[in-house]
Amino acid sequence: MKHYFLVIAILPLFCFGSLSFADSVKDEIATLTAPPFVPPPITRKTPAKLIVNLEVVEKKMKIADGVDYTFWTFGGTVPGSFIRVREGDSVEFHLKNHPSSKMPHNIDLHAVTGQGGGAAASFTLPGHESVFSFKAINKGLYVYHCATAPVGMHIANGMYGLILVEPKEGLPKVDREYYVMQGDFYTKGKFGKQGYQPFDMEKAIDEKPTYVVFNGSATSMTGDNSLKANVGETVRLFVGNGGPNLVSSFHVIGEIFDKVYKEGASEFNTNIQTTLVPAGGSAIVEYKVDVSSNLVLVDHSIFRAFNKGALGIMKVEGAENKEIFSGKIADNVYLPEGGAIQKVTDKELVSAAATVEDQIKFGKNIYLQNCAACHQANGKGIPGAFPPLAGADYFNADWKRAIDVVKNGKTGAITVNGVLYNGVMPSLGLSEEDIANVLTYISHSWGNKKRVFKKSDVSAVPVRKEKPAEH
Ligand code: HEC
Ligand SMILES: [Cu+2]
Repeated sequence: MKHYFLVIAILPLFCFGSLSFADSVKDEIATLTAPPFVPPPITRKTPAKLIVNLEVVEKKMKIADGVDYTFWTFGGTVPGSFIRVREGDSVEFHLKNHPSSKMPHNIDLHAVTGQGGGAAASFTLPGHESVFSFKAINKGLYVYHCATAPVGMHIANGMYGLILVEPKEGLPKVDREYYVMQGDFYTKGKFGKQGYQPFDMEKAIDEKPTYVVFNGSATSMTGDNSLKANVGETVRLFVGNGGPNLVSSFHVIGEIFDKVYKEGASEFNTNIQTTLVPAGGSAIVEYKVDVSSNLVLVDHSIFRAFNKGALGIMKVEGAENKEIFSGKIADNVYLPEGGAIQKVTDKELVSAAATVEDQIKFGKNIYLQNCAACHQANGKGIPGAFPPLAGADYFNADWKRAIDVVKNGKTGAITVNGVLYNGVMPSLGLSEEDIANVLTYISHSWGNKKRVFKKSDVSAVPVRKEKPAEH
């Protein structure tokens, strides 16, 4: 009886209502995500009326370790929430401006065909909500941003994000998707200057950023916040650049992009090393991870990476693949005849240092050949780039940690004598004896706390597996 009833009930719909049935659009509320995460792929086979609820919040957050900044945000994060819609969707956009905001804001979505990308239609005072709608007719990955005057300042404060108009047929399946967006920031204080830092309009106009970062902070993707993947997986990065000023030479140290949808286009190119992401533009980048390593995401305008924060880590875990990458197989002595490097006698090369004086002497050579390029011959380092070893509280406080740094390298933010550093010190592959000698030399120089490092001290500090990536 039941079946019979259903057939009768549905039949007329198909006969008389087929047109409106096919055209009918369901209401759906868009799932938004904070970076580095991306909403799940859209599996719908038909267009929908999609409701997007996005709230503007002005809030203080960390831009680097020990440094706070007042960001203006779409959805409470920089970049703003990731929006994922399907090609052909009708989007009903609700822009709310939190009552605690000091400024009016709006949104210009590059995915919109229409006046100002929605800017005027979405102009919203604090404590108000604007609604407008648009049809997502062009597939692709688009930037959205605030376009309230002074536009540069709103963008410089973090008001941008990405909206993906997913093709009708969907994107090819991958194992992981991440959201990475670069931005340049302008603060009164220098890079790493501790405490609260206000916006500097002059630096912004001069296009001289203090910080260039991914996902709103120098530490957004380092340490525990590193992106993750397992060997054998395919990874898709939705990469954006909010600017306001710089273009990005997006690169992942230790990988080759199998596919790049340049500038968010519908077609892809293959086997790309570095892709340009314009201010107010995007790229979709895909690669398969084949070996375990720490991949380093950078802007290859490289001072930005090592001195302004544009650096993130993707930790790839799983088996090594010696065929694809062997790691260091040998470290042979290379002393060309008449070469410019310091002559070291055979005896010195092979014999262990007998006295502390020997250790200091050998250690000095090792220092000049391996460390001085960065930390400088006088141990004072370079402000903003390489921390000092001379009179360094960090070095003197913990000798086991000092061994660890030299043995395994060091990434992540550290504070030395009250100044923040967030660089990469490579693991140099020195022998345990060389490490003992160089540390003995450093600790007997420049007013440091004198300590004799023995080879056994160095052996006792374990080798860490995840070495910071080397270029
Ligand atoms: C390519 C540049 C570079 C080289 C070469 C280099 N370092 Fe470093 N080193 C750094 C950076 C950058 C940091 C800070 C790392 C961070 O921010 O996490 C650092 C940090 C340190 C620290 C801890 C911080 C401090 O100031 O006490 C020690 C100790 C250190 N290095 C010793 C050495 C020694 C010894 C050598 C040579 C064997 C060496 N480094 C070679 C760049 C370098
Ligand atoms: Cu704004």
